Amino acid sequence: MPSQEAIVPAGITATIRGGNTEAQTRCLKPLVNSGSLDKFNHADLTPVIGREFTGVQVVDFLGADQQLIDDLAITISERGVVVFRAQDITPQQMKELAERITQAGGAPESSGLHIHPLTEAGSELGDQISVISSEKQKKGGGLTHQLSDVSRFASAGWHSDITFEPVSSDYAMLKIHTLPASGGDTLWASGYEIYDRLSPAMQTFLEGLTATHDARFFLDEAERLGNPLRDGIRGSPLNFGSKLQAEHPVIRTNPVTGWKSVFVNKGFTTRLNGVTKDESDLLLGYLFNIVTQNHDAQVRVKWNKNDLAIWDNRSNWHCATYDYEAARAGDRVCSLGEAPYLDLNSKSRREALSL
Ligand SMILES: O=C(O)CCC(=O)C(=O)O
Ligand SMILES: [Fe+2]
Repeated sequence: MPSQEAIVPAGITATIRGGNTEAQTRCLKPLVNSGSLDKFNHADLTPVIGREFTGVQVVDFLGADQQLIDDLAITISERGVVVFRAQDITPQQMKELAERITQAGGAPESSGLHIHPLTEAGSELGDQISVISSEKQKKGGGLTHQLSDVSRFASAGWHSDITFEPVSSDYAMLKIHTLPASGGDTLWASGYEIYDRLSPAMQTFLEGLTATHDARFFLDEAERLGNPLRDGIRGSPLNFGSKLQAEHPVIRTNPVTGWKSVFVNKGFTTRLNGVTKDESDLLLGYLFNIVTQNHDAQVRVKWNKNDLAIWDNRSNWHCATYDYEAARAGDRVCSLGEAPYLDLNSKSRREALSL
């Protein structure tokens, strides 16, 4: 079984499960939102997930008060996904913004921007930008972690990014610059809300488990594309090689909010550990269904040209929609956070917000 070391790391409290000591959060308690973004025009997209901002250029935050970046990181972690409409930000500036957000969120120093194992060496925008392109996908290139082509369920593509890495993603951002007249929406779902919908008995049971996340299908993909797999260091010294498997706690604490979330996903999670294969299949099936079949734990974002979405991969899932023919393309940056851990003393979102 692939395994990450240190289920109870030395030196930190025994209420912590998981979390490799070499990649711990610098966030020792949840961060407090000062409200500095409230002056910008914004609206919540649903009660549980999503906020959108209009009439503000997020690139301007780079040269402004650090408080804006801090509150941006907190807002993304609280709301799951934040959409900024009609943005001027360039791919290089997206990298800078991603670095500032991940630092504000307390990522360990060893974590940087991720290099996807399928990114071609010498790709036009650099290793840390993934070009999302429907045209490229049609030709068999680009990111292929969406599985819709092998399923009749549009919901087959629900995932959170790169959870096969021992040090997985905290935040990711996507700017869509080319889009069809309609279609190509992206959906996000809240892992905080899904945790809150489990019974206390099921919550406690799952808190004792880890799961295996596996992306060995990328090995076949790399071979098919004729691109060598990126098996060097992929944004953290703990993410390297061609194993493409990791073990993570099934319930995870988001250090920025301090809230618990379900952390298994249809895209990469293959096995709950410590139970039989039958039990694992049954429980994973239930957990995937409770995400995909609760549209009141989801938000569906309709893109306009140059919109930028930034989300927290620790506590949310997302799913693309392949319902269009015309070209759709954008740029994506994905940062790495801490090695996932569960703090048994952390709270659920509803508990913390007294909902
Ligand atoms: O194309 C999309 O809507 C989402 C793609 C995706 O999964 C990602 O950018 O991580
Ligand atoms: Fe993704």
